[in-house]
Amino acid sequence: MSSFLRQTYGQRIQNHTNPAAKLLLETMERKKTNLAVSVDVVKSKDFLAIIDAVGPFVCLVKTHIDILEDFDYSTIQRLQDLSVKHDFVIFEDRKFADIGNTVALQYSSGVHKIANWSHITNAHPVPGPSIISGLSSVGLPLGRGLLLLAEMSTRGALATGSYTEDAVRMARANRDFVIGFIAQRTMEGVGLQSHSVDNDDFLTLTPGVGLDSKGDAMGQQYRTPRQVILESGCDVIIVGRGIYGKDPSLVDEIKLQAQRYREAGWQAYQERISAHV
Ligand code: 5IU
Repeated sequence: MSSFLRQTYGQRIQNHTNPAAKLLLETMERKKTNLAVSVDVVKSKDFLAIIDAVGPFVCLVKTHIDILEDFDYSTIQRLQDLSVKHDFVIFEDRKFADIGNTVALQYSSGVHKIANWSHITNAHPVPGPSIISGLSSVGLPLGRGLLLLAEMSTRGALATGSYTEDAVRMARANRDFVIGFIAQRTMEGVGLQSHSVDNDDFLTLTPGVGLDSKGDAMGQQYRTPRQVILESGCDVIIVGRGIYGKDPSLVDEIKLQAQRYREAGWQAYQERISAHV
């Protein structure tokens, strides 16, 4: 197994210059968790209650702010208060995909003003490198970080092969702002000659994680934290319905599930860093 994957999250802080990447690794090391919770609910009350319940167990909360039916900017203030209270990073899963000028406006403006509050966001590499320059013109001065979507968890996803390799090359050329990938496996060494050493330590955040289910009726596919962290070399497990799915109002059950996923993710990580080659 390669060098970065054998390092602890704490040791990897020094491999990064971007403040959002450092913050995420520091938070993971401090709280001993590689669990991120994805909160895909449509009522602000449920959204905030779930985040308050899982807060102690997560390094990061992933949002889709545009699905809130009753959105008002005060929800953002509450989200930020919870981020301070529980010490987690915020990741708006916006999946930008337009030309540089448009994504810069979508990132900075509109109703949601994502760059104002989200430490990390993500983008599809499909428009080419200009999407990174557009977003970094807004995000870099604010100390934000970007993840590129190199792969997806859904059945039949088109982000494979040379598309994925090109995404990694785009990231390597923009290391100040691109901190890693949404992918199903580590991108370490991808697109490089087999004997060359990869000097770029990117973070891999991975959705499509579930302990009790293999998928849903809409193409989602789940793997376990062990498969994701230990076998595939990813760094953060992103779990949504596996944690709040039964009933978003059952706070005790949500806490229990968050603890369960946190333990599974951390155990797989500890096995990884102590594994013999
Ligand atoms: N998500 C995926 N797969 C992907 C990408 C994003 O599931 O490849 I890129 C998002 C969608 C949802 C969350 O917000 O991650 C997963 O939620 P569930 O754990 O409830 O399936």
